[in-house]
Amino acid sequence: MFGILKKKLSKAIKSISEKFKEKEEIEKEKPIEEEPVKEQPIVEEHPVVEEKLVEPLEFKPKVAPKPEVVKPKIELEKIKVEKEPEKEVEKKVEKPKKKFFIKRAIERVTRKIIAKKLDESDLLPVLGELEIDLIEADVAVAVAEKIKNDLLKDLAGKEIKRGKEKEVIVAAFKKSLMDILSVPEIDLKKVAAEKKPVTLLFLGFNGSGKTTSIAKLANWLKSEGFTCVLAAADTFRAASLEQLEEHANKIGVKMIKHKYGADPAAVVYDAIEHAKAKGVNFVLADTAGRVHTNKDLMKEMEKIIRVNKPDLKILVIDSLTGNDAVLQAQAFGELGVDAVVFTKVDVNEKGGAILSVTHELKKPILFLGLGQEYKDFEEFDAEKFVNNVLS
Ligand SMILES: Nc1nc2c(ncn2[C@@H]2O[C@H](COP(=O)(O)OP(=O)(O)OP(=O)(O)O)[C@@H](O)[C@H]2O)c(=O)[nH]1
Ligand SMILES: [Mg+2]
Repeated sequence: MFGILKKKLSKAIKSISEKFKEKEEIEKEKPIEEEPVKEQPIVEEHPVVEEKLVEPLEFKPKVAPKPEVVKPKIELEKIKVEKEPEKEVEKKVEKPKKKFFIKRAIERVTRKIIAKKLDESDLLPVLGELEIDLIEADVAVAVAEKIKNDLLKDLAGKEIKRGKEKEVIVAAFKKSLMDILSVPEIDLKKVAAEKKPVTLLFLGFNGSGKTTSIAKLANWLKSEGFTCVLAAADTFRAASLEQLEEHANKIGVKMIKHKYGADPAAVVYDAIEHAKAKGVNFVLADTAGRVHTNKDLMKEMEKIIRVNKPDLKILVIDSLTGNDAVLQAQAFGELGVDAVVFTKVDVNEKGGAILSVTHELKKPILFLGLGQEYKDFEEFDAEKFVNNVLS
């Protein structure tokens, strides 16, 4: 699942790790003795000063050739005067020597634990490539750019302990992806605890998987102990009523239908009335697939919404539509989408549309469709998704 997105992310993680290593190699080749210019003269002068200035200070009293001269006072003063400036010089020289030694020691230890920082110019080529790779994996341009900028902000200039490069890079990716997927969650079980019935209206492009997803959800809700009724509000497409009815019979749930060509808003209304009368937890309303450019069908959807005020409008998106998914999200988003079901994830290796659609709508993905069987339906878990694509 999501093999292509996974591969692209893994490639970027590897490239950035390698950049760190390259930087580290360059650093290793640099001798530690290379000191800032202002400190160098002190180091070079040090041995000369030691020989010339310290030595005379020790030998002077011994070699002094005037023991008989009766002017001890003056002599002492002379020695004192001569000593003082020499001591000063000695101090000046010794201090930097120690400082430099400590500095070198610290640098040696630091080099062991800190990998070289990467700056923007190191990261930009790798991140530029990542951006293109993400777009190839169905990540919308705006989202790919956001990921690139997040990583740049997070990693440029960051000091990383040696051996921890990959961990830190993966964490930066995770932070960025989780930020995109961090939208208010919807827990259907909690919603059902507060309201009865809960009306879920399914909408989406032709063939995106609305009817199949409704059947899968009815099956899931039943297994979770909830009751539901299906509303056959696709009165438009040939064989749509029979298709939903077959599912209803297989799963063992009631379906409310009118004739073909009937007003879909009325079908949903009747299903809600039935649910109210029977104390059913959920009404799952199927609708005809539509293109946003078809004004009549979009108006019809507006009427279904106006009349029935569904609790959640769920957009079903076929993940195979790739970057078109964002266009669909924008078009249907105008109707006030509350959540998304992503279908055909089993046959789509790209996965980037999950990020793009969430970023566009700022609404949660509730389920992933993973096949044609009822059981091929999984609650979407953002963290699980991110861990998967970064593993
Ligand atoms: N592999 C796979 N196929 C799916 C999935 N969901 C739906 N399908 C298939 O996609 C096709 C269309 O599914 P439908 O549920 O009829 O789609 P729809 O949105 O109701 O279509 P219209 O009502 O015509 O707009 C069917 O062949 C389904 O079996 C899925 O998660 N994985
Ligand atoms: Mg359908």
